Amino acid sequence: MAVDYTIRGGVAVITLDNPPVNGLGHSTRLGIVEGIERANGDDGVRAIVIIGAGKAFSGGADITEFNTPKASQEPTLMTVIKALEASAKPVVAAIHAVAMGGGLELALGAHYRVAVPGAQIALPEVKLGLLPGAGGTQRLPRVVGLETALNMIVSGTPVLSEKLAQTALFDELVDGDLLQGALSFAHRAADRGGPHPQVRDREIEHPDAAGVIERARESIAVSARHFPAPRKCIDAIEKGVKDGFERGLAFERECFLALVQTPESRALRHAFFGERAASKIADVPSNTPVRKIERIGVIGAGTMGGGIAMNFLNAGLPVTLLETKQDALDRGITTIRRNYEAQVKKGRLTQENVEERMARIAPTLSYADLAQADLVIEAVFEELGVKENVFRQLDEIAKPGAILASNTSTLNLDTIASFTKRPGDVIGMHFFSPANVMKLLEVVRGEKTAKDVLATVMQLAKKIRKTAVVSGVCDGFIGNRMIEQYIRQALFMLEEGALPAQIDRAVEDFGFAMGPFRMSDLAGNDIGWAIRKRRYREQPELHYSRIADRLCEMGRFGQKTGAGWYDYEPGKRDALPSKEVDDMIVAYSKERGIERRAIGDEEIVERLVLALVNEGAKILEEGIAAKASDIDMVYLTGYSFPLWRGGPMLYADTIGLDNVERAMRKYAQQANGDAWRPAARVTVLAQSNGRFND
Ligand code: T1G
Repeated sequence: MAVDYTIRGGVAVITLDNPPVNGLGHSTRLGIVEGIERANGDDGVRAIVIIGAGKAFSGGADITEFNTPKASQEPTLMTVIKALEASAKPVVAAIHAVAMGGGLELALGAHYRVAVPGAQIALPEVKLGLLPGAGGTQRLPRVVGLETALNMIVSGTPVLSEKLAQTALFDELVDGDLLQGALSFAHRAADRGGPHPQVRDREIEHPDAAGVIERARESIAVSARHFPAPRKCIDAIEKGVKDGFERGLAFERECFLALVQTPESRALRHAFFGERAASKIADVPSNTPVRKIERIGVIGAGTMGGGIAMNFLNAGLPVTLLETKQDALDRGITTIRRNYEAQVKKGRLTQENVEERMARIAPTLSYADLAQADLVIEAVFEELGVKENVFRQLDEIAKPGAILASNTSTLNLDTIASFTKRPGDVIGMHFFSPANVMKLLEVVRGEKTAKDVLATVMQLAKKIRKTAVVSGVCDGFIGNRMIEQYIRQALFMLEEGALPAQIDRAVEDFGFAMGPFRMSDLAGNDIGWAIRKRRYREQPELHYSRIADRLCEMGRFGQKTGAGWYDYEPGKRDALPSKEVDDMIVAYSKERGIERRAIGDEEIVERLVLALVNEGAKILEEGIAAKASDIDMVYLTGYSFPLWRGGPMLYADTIGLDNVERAMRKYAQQANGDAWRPAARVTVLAQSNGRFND
């Protein structure tokens, strides 16, 4: 049973013991109800304390049960909470560390609540595309007040227990041992005698409830555009204010049952578990010993090197930053400082934070200064010869056991590892620009990368607050390999009849932050040009539209040259459709004898997204990515795929693999159809009604 029952001096102690976070799964719910019944039937018991074992009071309902029969199997959380309220003996919830979601709702069903400082108090259901489904929208406003409750429920952001100590949420903040404090409080409550207070009997008082609620609605109008849950949170709170507790509770339940079926909630829950699953590697046990990482070396102080260094400075680690020339080193340091100063202006950092972080940098022009680093990451020019030179020098000076990482985004990591006598210590850490901002880190596992090196880097990624996804070695790893097919389709559609602005707008309406042409103008069209030139040499059988090369031959590299797929006014970043480019595109189609046709937004989105899906399926088949959710995490955290759709592979699951394959076969019959051979896995899943994310 996930609940322990003991009696301490006439007080029944019900301990939630369902690691890792005392999720309120069915067995836990049953254990609580049985404990309450047992205590009320025992004359030797005068009060009840509910407390959590381990690292949480409770992290809420067991999300893994959702959309399964267990979620609604009696006793439901609503039933458990009713049992607490109905107990003749006083029930005291003793909170530490975490009381979230259903965990907080459980505590709100108790007659009294005590807590130690530092506990995270939250109703974060909205982050899972839900709303509190066990009375939270009705009880929380009754103890912390309408405005605080609205903020907590609509944002899902935790508040520390001491910040709520003056509200009716807590009857006492315990100084010292929580259980002792709770037992003492329980006795005092029993001495006072019943009836014991119930949150449901309190009133929600506010002089302008309608105004506060209206302002809450206005505040989420834009951010909640694609997410139904925030609006439902407000609706449920409003219902309780207007029509009272019972009607509010019933309406909350209706909203919960509706939201838990939405694709948006499934996507958000998928992302929640996908983020955590990404750090689990099938053949690397979670207890694999990790190497001590206290000193970092970064080679290259350019845009990437500087951004990479900042991640470690932010995490409190000293960084030796190496460049080949003093002026480049100085420029790199200046850029890091400028980035930090910008955050001071936004109020995100204090000047003191900046000085602390800058003081952790040890600039140098000498490899010898990297000799004591535990991890060295190179972010030098993306050319194999340059990487070879770096790794041969690193092999000479780095101490035994140092991890040698490459930030390469296109080169073969196994080749790089072969430049050293310690390929087991070599790994890829592919950051995304700007490296100090983008959450995604592709961790590239070489053929010889040692398991403890992999485990060490995955743990370090958490410390620098990155979402690390393991990729095998292939051209472009996971993200860039897929985006190349996405761009290939975009270029085909230009020559077939679409224009850049239409394609960008269509896929931005789908939810991408930036369409392929605005993205390319930002990154630099010459980068894609270099990759295509290499591709033409290496894979001449792969046919590409040459339209982007035509653009580059015009010198239109994007924002950095003031013109790319779009025109840009000096000093501005607004992408202005370019008649010169549109004319070039039309002329190109004519030159190639292509009769341009109108291409609808639906086809644009389908071809771009399914190009990602098809390549993702091949990446899974080849074992480059271990699971579909890893691919989804890459696209959610590195390529601005819309969060409410859960990533390209979950999106394919949502529309159905049979529909995916049917669409691919349709495009295979059209111009440029050779790109549309469905991956074997797509066909297998389509035929077996399967899903990528099972
Ligand atoms: N259900 C199931 N598993 C959970 C879980 C949950 N609620 N919360 C965490 N886990 C797993 C997680 O997947 C991971 O598993 C392990 O616990 C450690 O998590 C009716 C309907 C509590 C702050 O949204 O925010 O209640 O990878 O790595 O950093 O109204 O987990 O080890 O196998 O995150 O110490 C509402 C979600 C649910 C809280 C701890 N509750 N959890 O953070 O550990 S809906 C939430 C968190 C609900 C009611 C509604 C965090 C944490 P594994 P972790 P952590």
